Parts: sequence; C-alpha cells; structure tokens
Amino acid sequence: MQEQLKKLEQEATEKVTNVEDLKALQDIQVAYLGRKGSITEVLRGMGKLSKEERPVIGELANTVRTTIQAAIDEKKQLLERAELEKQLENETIDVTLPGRSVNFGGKHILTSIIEEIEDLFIGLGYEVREGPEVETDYYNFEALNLPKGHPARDMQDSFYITNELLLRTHTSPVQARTMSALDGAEPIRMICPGKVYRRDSDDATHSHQFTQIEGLYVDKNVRMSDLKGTLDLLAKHMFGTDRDIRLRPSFFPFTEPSVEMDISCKVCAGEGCSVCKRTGWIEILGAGMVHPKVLEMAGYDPKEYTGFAFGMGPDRIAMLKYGIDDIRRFYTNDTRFLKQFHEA
Ligand code: 2NM
Repeated sequence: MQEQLKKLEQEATEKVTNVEDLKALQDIQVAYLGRKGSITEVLRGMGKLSKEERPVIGELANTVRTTIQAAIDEKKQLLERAELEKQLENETIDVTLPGRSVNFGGKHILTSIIEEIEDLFIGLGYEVREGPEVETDYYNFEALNLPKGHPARDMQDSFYITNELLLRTHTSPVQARTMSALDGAEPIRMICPGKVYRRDSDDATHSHQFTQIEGLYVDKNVRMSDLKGTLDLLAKHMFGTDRDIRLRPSFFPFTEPSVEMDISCKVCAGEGCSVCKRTGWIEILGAGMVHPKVLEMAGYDPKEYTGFAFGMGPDRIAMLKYGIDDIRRFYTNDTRFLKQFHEA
C-alpha cells in the first residue's frame, strides 16, 4: 500500500509537471484527489490493515495528498500567469499609431460671402433680419408694388403652394414686413439674407433655389447720393479698393428711380475680356429709391420719408470672385468643391 501511494505520488507530480493547460490540470486534481480519485481508492483498502499499520499509511496518504495538491497549486499559478500574459500580449495597443482623423465641416462659401456683407452693414448700423421662406402673396408681391396681373407674378415663374402662399421669389418681403410692423414710426436700416425660389430649369447659370441679400435704408432725407456712396463702399469691401462702380438706369416695380450697378473688371482692368463680355464692366446688383407706393402701403408717409434699397446674389458674387463656372456647385454638396473655401 505504501508503495502504491508512493507510485501515485510520483505519477501525479510527473503529470502535473508536463501538463500544459488549466483544464487538464483540473482533470488531474479530480483523477487523484477527488472523491472517486486514485488516492481515495487506495485508502478504501485501509480496513484490511493492522492497527499498527493504519496510522502509518494514514499519515503517508496525507503527505502524498499535500504534496500532489502543492504541485497542482504551484502549476496552477504558473499556468494562470502564462495565460494572463498571453492575453495581455494579444491586447496590446500600439500607442504610436496615428489616431483616426475626424472630418470637421466648415463654412459654406455662400455663408462666408453673406457674413462678409453682413459685417460691413452691421458696422454701418444696419440690423440683420430674417423672414419666412413660405410667404404670402401680399408680402411677396402686392406690398412691393407688384399688383395682381403683373407679369412677374406669372404662375409659371413661382412655386405656389396655394392661391395665397408661395415660396418667396426674393427677400424683399422681409423688408416689406419690417416696414409694415413699424408702420411709419421710425427709421430703418436693415439687411436680409436668405434663400429664395424661382420656377426655373436648373442649368449652369440658373438654380430653382438660390440666395439673395437685400438692404433697406428708410429715413427722412435719404437721397440717391446716399445710395451711391453705400454701394461704392460695398463694392470696395467685397471686391477690393481698386474697383470703380457705375450706375445704369434700370427698372424694378418697387423702386423709382431704379439702377443697376456695375463694378470695373479686374481681370482685364477695363480692356475687355470674357468675364466682362468685352465691356470692362460686370453687373453686380440692382438698387433704387423705394417706390412711394411701397412706403405708403407699409404705413410710411412718402412726403416725409424716403429710402433706398438694393439687392444682390451671393451666388453670383462668389462665382465672379472665384471664377466658379456653374451655380449648381453650391447646392450639390461635393465636398471636394466646398473644401476649397474652408480656412486652413
Ligand atoms: C433689388 C433691386 C432694387 C428692393 C426693394 C425693396 C423694398 F422692400 F424696399 F421695396 N427691397 N429690396 C430692391 C430694389 C431689390 O434687388 C435686385
């Protein structure tokens, strides 16, 4: 029996030494030390031993148990540490790897142009005002001296929603609303940027949705020369101090007299090129003295108050400034195009 136990001890410790994983080690523990294990099996035969032999074998059995258990415990620690190390190695992070780059957006070029114009006029004491894009027939047309039956009100040219509602065709209704709200009570200096809609077929120079920014100055004694000085400042602010302006007579229903402003062509310095169509001048905006009827409808007495107004297209300004060939580029959101105007 003694020999049997010694043999089991040797056998078990040898197996423990060679074992390679925790599961197999657990199996050894069960096989030798478990309730149905080999040692227990041997001790079952103790009943056949003499009184003298029993304590000797009992003690030996305990020693063998302890020895095997100690070997298992030691191996267990080793295997567990090895497993942890393997796991750590698999999960190593290369801290020198460059991080994933985040794609930051940037300002749309039309927003930048609008903000540039806003900055100038805020400096001149103007307020920036916005209004609804779904507008009433009254503010979009009627209040701007475009009575029913006027050719500019053709159903074919506007996006009507109902008989009385449409997508605004210009930002002027914001100015008509502002004047009406004040009802002749105080002077106005305002600009209104925003999206406008016309029922056009989209092509390189037309978009059914584009942007506009309009200005309005109403007070006592506002004169045409005030308009001219303001527009000259605007042209130089947007295109450079080396630009000249000229005003040509024009027509708008909401202003009288009406003008169109040209800026001198920088590409050819007045010599004539494809940008200015060989004239040396580039058309940039429309303007005029607010029509007395428009003032009157909004509650301003045209005998007491006069005003000037102007309107321009940030799309066109951006196209001229950067030589952009197609208005649709502003609205199709190809980031390769838009990114070119982001600050570094
Ligand atoms: C333009 C040209 C000329 C204009 C007129 C008004 C208002 F509301 F005061 F009557 N707002 N904007 C105006 C005048 C707009 O755009 C080419």
